Amino acid sequence: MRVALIGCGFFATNQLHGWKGIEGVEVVALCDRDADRLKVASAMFDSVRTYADAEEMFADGGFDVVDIATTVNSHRPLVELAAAHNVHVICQKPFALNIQDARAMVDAVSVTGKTLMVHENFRWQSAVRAVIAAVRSGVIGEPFFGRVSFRSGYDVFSGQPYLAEGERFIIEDLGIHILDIARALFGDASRITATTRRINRDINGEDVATMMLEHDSGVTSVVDCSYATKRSPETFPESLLEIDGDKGTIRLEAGYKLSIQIGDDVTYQDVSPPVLEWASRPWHNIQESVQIIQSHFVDCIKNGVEPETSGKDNLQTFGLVEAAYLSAKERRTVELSGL
Ligand code: NAD
Ligand code: 89V
Repeated sequence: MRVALIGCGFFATNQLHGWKGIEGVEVVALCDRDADRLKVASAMFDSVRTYADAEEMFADGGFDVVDIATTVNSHRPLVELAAAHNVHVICQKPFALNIQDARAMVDAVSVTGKTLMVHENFRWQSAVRAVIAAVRSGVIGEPFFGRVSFRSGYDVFSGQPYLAEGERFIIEDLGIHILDIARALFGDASRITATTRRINRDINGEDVATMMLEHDSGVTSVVDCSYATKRSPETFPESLLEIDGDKGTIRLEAGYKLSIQIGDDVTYQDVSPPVLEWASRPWHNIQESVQIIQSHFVDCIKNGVEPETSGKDNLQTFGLVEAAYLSAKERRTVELSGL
């Protein structure tokens, strides 16, 4: 499978390492408008074609998959360009600027019959995956409550300065992952109520969001995110989970400690992710999930099945993001069907 990647920035290095680690995959082309970034990325490969312009790269062709690793503004035009050239697409989150664009992007690839997946990797973190597997095994019976929590004081702005600039911040950038974990655990949600705050005055968007979701499965979940929270030790970038079922409770606590309590019996498991040879703490759980999600994408294409976080699936997660902003703005519960 020949891969071309567009956007050789902060996060793409992880994606390129991920592709290098998957058997049968070869990165054949790289594109970035920024010559320095393109040079650094191309140094990871013995031989790779490089482009400053995505249209030129598509015109030359010679690849089966395009990995869109640019920031959100360019996602729609690049996905549509990919559709016009009939290749499989993996696109970074946030998928689109708004739900109308997201739907148009899904439609554009769907007519080609190619696969479109959103790089929604948090549900693929191995610790999160261990909890998803435990919930799906039925060990705690029927879940009725969940909390999916990400609270940190980590400086994300030094690596990703654009995060300080947008009118939207934590729900669009980070909450999107945390909402997606809630969906992976409890299924789709049709109603959401949210509040937001901006604590850090040096940024433009909200850095705290508290959301309550009513899932179609009957579960109520609380999804809370903050980049204004002092913690010691700092838990970035861990998602902490708590799920109550009618037979017991599962918790994923700080330090990747998984506990399952049934009656008075509690079992503990260390679900710490490995630090891959190209990875570094504290990003290692995210980096491992990049390798896992990209392997999932390759397997889905090979086997002709829809990826778990396909473009179509991601319309639900993206819908929750849009609905959360609307709820916080209008101070009311929002039905997703009304978007
Ligand atoms: P970045 O700004 O560091 O890198 C983006 C790169 O894309 C830049 O080098 C820029 O020059 C290039 N670019 C933009 N538009 C282009 C175009 N039309 N043609 C060619 N090159 C173009 O951004 P980043 O921090 O690497 O983030 C990229 C995406 O990854 C964002 O959508 C972000 O939300 C996402 N991200 C995801 C995770 C995750 O865990 N899934 C983590 C961090 C970032
Ligand atoms: O995962 C992400 O999308 C990153 C970060 C963890 C910093 O929010 O932008």
